[in-house]
Amino acid sequence: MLAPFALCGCSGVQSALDPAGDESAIVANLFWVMVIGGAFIWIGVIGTLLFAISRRERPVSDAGAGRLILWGGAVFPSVTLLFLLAFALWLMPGLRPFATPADASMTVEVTGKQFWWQVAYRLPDGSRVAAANEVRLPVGKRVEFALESDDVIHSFWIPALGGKMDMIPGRRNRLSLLATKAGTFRAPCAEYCGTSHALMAFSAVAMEPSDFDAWLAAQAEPAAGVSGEGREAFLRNGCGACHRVDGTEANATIGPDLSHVGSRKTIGAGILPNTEAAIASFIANPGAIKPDAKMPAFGALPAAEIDAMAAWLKGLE
Ligand code: HEC
Ligand SMILES: [Cu+2]
Repeated sequence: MLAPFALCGCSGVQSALDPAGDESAIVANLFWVMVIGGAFIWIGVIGTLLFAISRRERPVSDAGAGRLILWGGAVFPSVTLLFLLAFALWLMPGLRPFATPADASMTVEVTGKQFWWQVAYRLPDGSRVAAANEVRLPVGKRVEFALESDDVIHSFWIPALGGKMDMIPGRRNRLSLLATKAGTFRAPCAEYCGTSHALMAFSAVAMEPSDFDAWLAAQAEPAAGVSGEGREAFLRNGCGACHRVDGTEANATIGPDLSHVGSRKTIGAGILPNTEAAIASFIANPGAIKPDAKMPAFGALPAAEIDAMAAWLKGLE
């Protein structure tokens, strides 16, 4: 009886039951067939139980009981399970399709790290656009993902679009997804990977193809504010030892690419809203926001310097 209330939590940005992709739609259909079918069977079983209780004084004949067991206990479950097996096998070809060469115009490489996501868009001309903590894809086009890990096992999962795929060190797993609706969805890391596992997520943004193309072209260039004020502080304080900002000499890949960090939906891999204040608090003490995060705290710097870097980074769109 509580099921409808429990399910109220299942709409929105991180729900496999609010599908915005072809694979998640199949999974959601199978779920509803099983839930509704299960509810009917439950009603049938409880009905039989009540019937048996009401007939305690006048038991059915041995032959009647035998027929009930044969049909209700053997034939019905066998037929139902056979039907479910056939239904699931019939759905399977639509799950996990590989992108055809024509579809796979773009491969998105995502590498899991404790506790963030390195992202790179590989285009047919061989060029590579680096990003982090956000994955964008065009609606209506099948996108091929190449999934790896640099440290421990993580799992890539955009519930609104499709199923999970593990990210395993030393392996390259493939997954293809087709978004059917534009929107921003939340994607949590789906394999325990350390202290801040629950604080490791990213946003998946499905965009109209023309918007997507314009966005990707902009990402391939340095951000407009790249020569702004906070730049000096950023370079002086050694942030470039771990981060890359396109258009500056910061070119490291130990931490997330910050070339367009200002245009991301969130800061800290899906944890904080992307505001100047949030960026400043992250720089001052990442470990307070994400225990065990692999970035040192810079809280010893003058607040004005942290604020200048935060303002500069927020401006990199
Ligand atoms: C030792 C390497 C290292 C240094 C030095 C470093 N960072 Fe980081 N930084 C990281 C790592 C790793 C993360 C990802 C943390 C996480 O989310 O788990 C990160 C995350 C960030 C983020 C959030 C990015 C996002 O996509 O949400 C910002 C902003 C940032 N760093 C700014 C800075 C600034 C500014 C400095 C210099 C004052 C700096 N970092 C120095 C390693 C470093
Ligand atoms: Cu993880």
